[in-house]
Amino acid sequence: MNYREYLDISPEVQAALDAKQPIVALESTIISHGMPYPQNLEFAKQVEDVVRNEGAVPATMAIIGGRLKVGVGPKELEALSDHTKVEKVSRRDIAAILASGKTGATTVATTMIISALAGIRVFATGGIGGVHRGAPETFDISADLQELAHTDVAVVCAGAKSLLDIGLTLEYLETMGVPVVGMRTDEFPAFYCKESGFGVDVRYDSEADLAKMLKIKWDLGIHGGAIVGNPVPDAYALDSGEMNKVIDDALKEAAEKGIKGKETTPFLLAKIVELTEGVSLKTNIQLAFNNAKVAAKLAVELNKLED
Ligand code: PSU
Ligand code: MN
Repeated sequence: MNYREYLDISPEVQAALDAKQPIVALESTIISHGMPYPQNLEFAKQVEDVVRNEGAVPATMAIIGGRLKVGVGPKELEALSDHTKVEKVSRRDIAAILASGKTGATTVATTMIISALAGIRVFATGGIGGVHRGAPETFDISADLQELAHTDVAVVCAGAKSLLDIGLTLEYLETMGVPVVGMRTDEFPAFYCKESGFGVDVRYDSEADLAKMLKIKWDLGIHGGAIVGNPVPDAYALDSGEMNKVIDDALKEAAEKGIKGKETTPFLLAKIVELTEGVSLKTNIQLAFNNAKVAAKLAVELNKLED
């Protein structure tokens, strides 16, 4: 059986593919397990409009009833917004979820895989998974990083949260040959905060220049993705001293409760929302909109180069 037999492409996305229009992939774990209801549902709808307003077509990826969905409708978004009914699906889980006919939200890794199957090269999210603090003991390294090493999709994100070990995450990406780009910044952003204390490999001040680099990489058959670190807009950036305190408290509670494996990231995100009384959620939503905007511009520029 051909892999296409497992894919359901929405009419909007199929029309865009046929007309060779720019498309931006969006993930669903950020909806199901990254934000609370009902803000997650509102976000999921609005982020698609951000992409459309920049002249690209959004393709929210998910697994519904054992089918890979490239682009989902309002009813499916509604289903994805209830985390109790939705599995978190990373690379290792995909085949089992399809075989069982279940519904799942796609992580960065899984969204990249589906994007590549559908021929989509640009993807916007909030933050990526990475090397967790304490990874030298726990071995907790997100499958997102391996995926970036192999799958040809550029991931526009606001960097990595400092609940991860940002330094080790960047070392891992270097080992795996993944370019780390700064979008209008020399510093790799730290999700809620603009500064991480770590630099990027290369800075671009326009999406057109970034598109040129990506085209060369992929033309040469240098497989794998790229991280595009796009800092949170000033108006929503949080203070890194304060956020680090919050994150330390969240990490302590996770350790006390024995939270492990795939539960770790959702637990920490929810805890941070609670500890900041929702301020972190507002920032999370706005930085993700900002990433969708840059991703759409990048998709438009890449599209021009392919003509
Ligand atoms: N970071 C966020 N929000 C998210 C995630 C990361 O700010 O929702 C999700 C993404 O889907 C990412 C996943 O791929 O968490 C990483 O999970 P893990 O650390 O278990 O690999
Ligand atoms: Mn993990």
